[in-house]
Amino acid sequence: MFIDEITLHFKAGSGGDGVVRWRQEKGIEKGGPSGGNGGKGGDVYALAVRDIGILSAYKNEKRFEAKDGEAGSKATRQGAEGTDLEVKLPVGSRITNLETGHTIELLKEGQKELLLKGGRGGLGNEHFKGSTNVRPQESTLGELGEEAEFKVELLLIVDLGLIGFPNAGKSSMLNTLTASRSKVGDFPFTTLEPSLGTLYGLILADIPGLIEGAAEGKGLGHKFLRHIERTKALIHCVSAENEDVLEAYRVVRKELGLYNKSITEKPEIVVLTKADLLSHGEREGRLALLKGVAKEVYPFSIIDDSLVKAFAEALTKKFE
Ligand SMILES: Nc1nc2c(ncn2[C@@H]2O[C@H](COP(=O)(O)OP(=O)(O)OP(=O)(O)O)[C@@H](O)[C@H]2O)c(=O)[nH]1
Ligand SMILES: [Mg+2]
Repeated sequence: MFIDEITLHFKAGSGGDGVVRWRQEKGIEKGGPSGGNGGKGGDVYALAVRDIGILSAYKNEKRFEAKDGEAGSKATRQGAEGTDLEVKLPVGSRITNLETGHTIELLKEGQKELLLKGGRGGLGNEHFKGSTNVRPQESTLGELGEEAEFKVELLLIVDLGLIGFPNAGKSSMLNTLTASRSKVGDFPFTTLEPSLGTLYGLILADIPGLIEGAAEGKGLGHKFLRHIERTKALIHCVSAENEDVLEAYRVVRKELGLYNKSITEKPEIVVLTKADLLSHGEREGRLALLKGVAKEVYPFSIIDDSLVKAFAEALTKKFE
């Protein structure tokens, strides 16, 4: 199953304790103080990897800890530092520390971000040595490592997002334009999770269909729209089967706006899909209506090679 949202628990390593030790010198039972400091605990980092499926690896194991620092030892030896923990998360992750509300975004492969700090090591008795305190008995404990729950949301990095009613032909378009094999069906809500395809380096995403009331959870709701929050533009598919193409167009625009107004400000290309189902006259009539509300309107049909070619060319020219 594709997972695009998960809550994980991380803990940084605690610092090792400082210790009380004495130098061993010939003839003297207890030499001077020689207890070492504890080592620092390991930090927790997020590391961005190019693998959109990696969150599913954390489905069963949700707690991760960096290593604790080691205690100091005799002869003023500092304890070893705890090893850091690097949690691999997909490029496109939005990571929220649920204790502090602080959010970090992973936008580039290899990006590494500190999430939690390891505790400092405690101090050994050697540290407390002074002219008035030649035999210090004190040492301090290592600090606890930071610990928190994190929400990780994956926002796919997509150039063009396909939106529209269920059954509008979005997946068919993705499959026709790219080598993707998104599931196609003659019923609504065939697509349950986003699929991606590439067209000459442009990443296209097919997402589930939207219906009136999606903002209130109707159909599959509208949470998956997060995947098109960062797209350059939208491809809005309006099926030729709609008697009233303007109404179909407006309902989807309204649901987009209810999700996030900034999405509705993205450039939009409107496509009259399944154009093969219409006579020439009907097609021109519906295209003209759509041109009244959108700047760019194209007819499309998966069985009409010239329309497929013209549309693919228009996209690559516009966004390359
Ligand atoms: N005649 C014709 N049928 C098409 C065309 N494109 C898609 N279809 C059919 O329309 C139906 C729906 O296609 P999908 O690609 O699954 O539609 P979708 O928008 O992805 O649907 P959801 O995933 O359910 O939102 C399928 O039966 C397709 O075969 C087209 O250009 N012409
Ligand atoms: Mg689909």
